[in-house]
Amino acid sequence: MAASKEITRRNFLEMSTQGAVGLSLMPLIASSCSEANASKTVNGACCLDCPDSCSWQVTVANNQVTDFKAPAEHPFTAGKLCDKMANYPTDVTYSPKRLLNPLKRIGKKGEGKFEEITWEKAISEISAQLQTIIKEKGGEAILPFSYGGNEGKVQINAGDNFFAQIGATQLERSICGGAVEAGIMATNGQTTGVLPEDIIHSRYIVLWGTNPVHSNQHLWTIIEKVRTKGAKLVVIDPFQSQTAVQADWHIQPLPGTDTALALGLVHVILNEKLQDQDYIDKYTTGIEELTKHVERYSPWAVAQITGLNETDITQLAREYAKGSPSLIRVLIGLEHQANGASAARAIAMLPALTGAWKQLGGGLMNMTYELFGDALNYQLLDTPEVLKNKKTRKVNMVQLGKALTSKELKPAIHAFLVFNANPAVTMPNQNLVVKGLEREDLLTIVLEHFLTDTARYADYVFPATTALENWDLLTSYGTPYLTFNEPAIEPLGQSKSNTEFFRLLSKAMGFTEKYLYHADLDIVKSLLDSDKPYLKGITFESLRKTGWAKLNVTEKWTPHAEGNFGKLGGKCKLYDADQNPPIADYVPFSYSAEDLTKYPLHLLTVKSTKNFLNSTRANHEKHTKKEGKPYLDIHEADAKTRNIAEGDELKVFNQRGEVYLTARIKNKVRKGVVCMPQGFWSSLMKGGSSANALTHDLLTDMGGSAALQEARVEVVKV
Ligand SMILES: Nc1nc2c(c(=O)[nH]1)N[C@H]1C(S)=C(S)[C@@H](COP(=O)(O)OP(=O)(O)OC[C@H]3O[C@@H](n4cnc5c(=O)[nH]c(N)nc54)[C@H](O)[C@@H]3O)O[C@H]1N2
Ligand SMILES: Nc1nc2c(c(=O)[nH]1)N[C@H]1C(S)=C(S)[C@@H](COP(=O)(O)OP(=O)(O)OC[C@H]3O[C@@H](n4cnc5c(=O)[nH]c(N)nc54)[C@H](O)[C@@H]3O)O[C@H]1N2
Ligand code: SF4
Ligand SMILES: [Mo]
Repeated sequence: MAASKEITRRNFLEMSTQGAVGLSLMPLIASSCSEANASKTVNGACCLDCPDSCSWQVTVANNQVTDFKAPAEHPFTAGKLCDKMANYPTDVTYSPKRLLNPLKRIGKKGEGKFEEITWEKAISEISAQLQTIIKEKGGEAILPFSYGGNEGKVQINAGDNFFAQIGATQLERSICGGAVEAGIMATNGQTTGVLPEDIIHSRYIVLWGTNPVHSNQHLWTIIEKVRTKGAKLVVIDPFQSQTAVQADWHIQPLPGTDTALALGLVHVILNEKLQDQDYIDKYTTGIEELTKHVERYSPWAVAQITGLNETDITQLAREYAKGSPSLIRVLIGLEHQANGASAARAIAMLPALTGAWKQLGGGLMNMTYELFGDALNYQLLDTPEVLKNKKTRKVNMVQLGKALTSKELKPAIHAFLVFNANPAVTMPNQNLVVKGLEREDLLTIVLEHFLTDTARYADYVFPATTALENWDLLTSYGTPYLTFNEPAIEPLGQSKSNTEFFRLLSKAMGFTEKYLYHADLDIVKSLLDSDKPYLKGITFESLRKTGWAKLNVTEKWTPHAEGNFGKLGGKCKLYDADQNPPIADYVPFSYSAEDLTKYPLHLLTVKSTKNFLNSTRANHEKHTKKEGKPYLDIHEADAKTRNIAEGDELKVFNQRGEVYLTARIKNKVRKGVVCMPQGFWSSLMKGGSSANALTHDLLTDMGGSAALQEARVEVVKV
């Protein structure tokens, strides 16, 4: 398992409507497909960074998509893709805005002026430039940047071997999941807990810092079903998300105070003897230290920190402990605070204290990617032995702006190669990222479907294939289902897959090593060529036929009913002297004097957008129209003191940047807190900046994720 590419969420990434959606697609691009006249239906998979991992079927005639639908039989997809993907062929593959030719910059950086260039010429030019950089500055002067734009195992890992070969700087891809994973691992030794379909057995459900109505829509369908059977739904979120609106009880703490709240619940549970002592004795370590530790987290003390009522804290602890079974769901939203890992670490203790793990549907639900690490054969994706010894430096993606503008980094970054990501919108401290991208001495190469805010700064842009045009295999971080992606049509225009780009570049640079040239289909076949128990009965042929398959996990999945924490069958660690710190503790972020005096409001920048996934789709008029204006949610008291009325145009600013938004005074946030959506493209916003212009590159307490929600701002009417 240690050698597996799927041991962490980071590695997971590295490696890691309307029922049948009838489409009338105009014939757009002539094809050279050898099977041009044949009609066929193939299985495909949604490759977006979404826990649902849906499956689809595409019918094609004359190399044109004629039908695109979600299979009703897939238990999770259940015949329905979300609005972001329901019209994927028209919205992306056949979009008139799609990039279909390689481009070379002719304007100023960021201006978005390009001319077409052939693949041959463009590859030859970048190959020569990269070789010069390697010779003069060293391989570490090259920084790869990729994330979850395409989560297919083949397309997400494109370039890994190439970058290892040239000794490039390594990118620490930890902005999504790094902290929550580190926290849960510290307590449970694994992140896989309750499986999503088993939520149907839960009777008390706590969604802690997650918004499934938008972010995990197929899980939400199951939650709705359980509620009709009498389950109670509690949402803990400083913002009144669309999920919070629908909850039985919305608990609204101050941002970043979840560790204190969780330790307060522990305090009440132990104080009122609501624990399952037998479970604690058998399967946990450190109860004495924990009991002492939480003495200071009385409901009164926790109320001062979180802004909640003492009675609510006590009631939540009692209801949770008595829920039978009780389930806590955390995903990613919870981690983006300075204390993010500790919050997850403390929350993970709760089901062990109450023995919730003993029942089906009881415990903690987080991610499922570890299951796939134990299922697939990563032989072709693992870094080859000969490259493993190259110890190159790492740059955390969260601190991209710093890395691109640093005077201290030796060598400085001279080439930046981006795919599957739009960092000019999605990474914190946007203006510093842009400052880096503006550097005339930085060679920027972007592989994309669209001319994103990042691609606008590129020297070369290469057109990438869409999921309808390449082979892939999809694992999942939210379900135990594997999904298969077969190309439905020949690549449109001059588009090529990420992997093909790196094969061409390797060739142009004169490399002959086999591991740089694995074919996409061979990688898919090899991944499925595994005799591990979870993959029993699933083969390349069977999966190609069915499109999806559930891993062979036991039917009654209660992973910690009898302890069994971590790979070695260990105990749940309530306290662990071998870790630093040994126990989860609430440590508030200390803001600078400037932050506290000039910027009195706490800013949340959340993925509350139903119609975008991060910045994906935020350039499509259809989706931006449905999403509506980007609002700043502000409490009526804060609005009043600033003479702000509903619908006013606002400037939200701090020392890092400014963003223009419309005021919404619906009391979706507490006094002192404001909230704006993340995902809107800066280039399409008034003032040319979006949410991340206000965030900074602070890392979480463990796991190297971003404390995106630790930001302060002031707001004025404009
Ligand atoms: N429609 C849509 N779906 C998506 C995405 C998208 O952008 N749009 N993004 C995808 C991705 S990449 C991911 S990682 C997942 C994320 O899915 P989720 O984990 O559900 O994450 P977020 O939407 O980031 O945040 C969820 C909630 O956390 C709350 N939150 C913020 N700070 C705190 C805090 O201090 N404490 C608590 N308790 N809550 C807090 C926010 O207000 C927000 O409502 O969703 C995926 N699905
Ligand atoms: N303020 C704030 N910032 C955040 C967050 C937050 O909650 N608040 N959330 C963070 C989280 S959880 C995440 S996961 C990150 C996400 O950050 P990113 O991974 O940058 O996410 P996207 O904006 O979806 O960009 C993905 C890009 O990949 C492209 N793409 C899709 N498929 C392919 C392909 O096959 N090949 C190529 N070459 N390109 C492709 C898409 O067109 C899209 O432009 O953002 C983070 N940033
Ligand atoms: S984005 Fe999520 S919900 Fe939408 S189709 Fe893809 S996997 Fe399903
Ligand atoms: Mo994410």
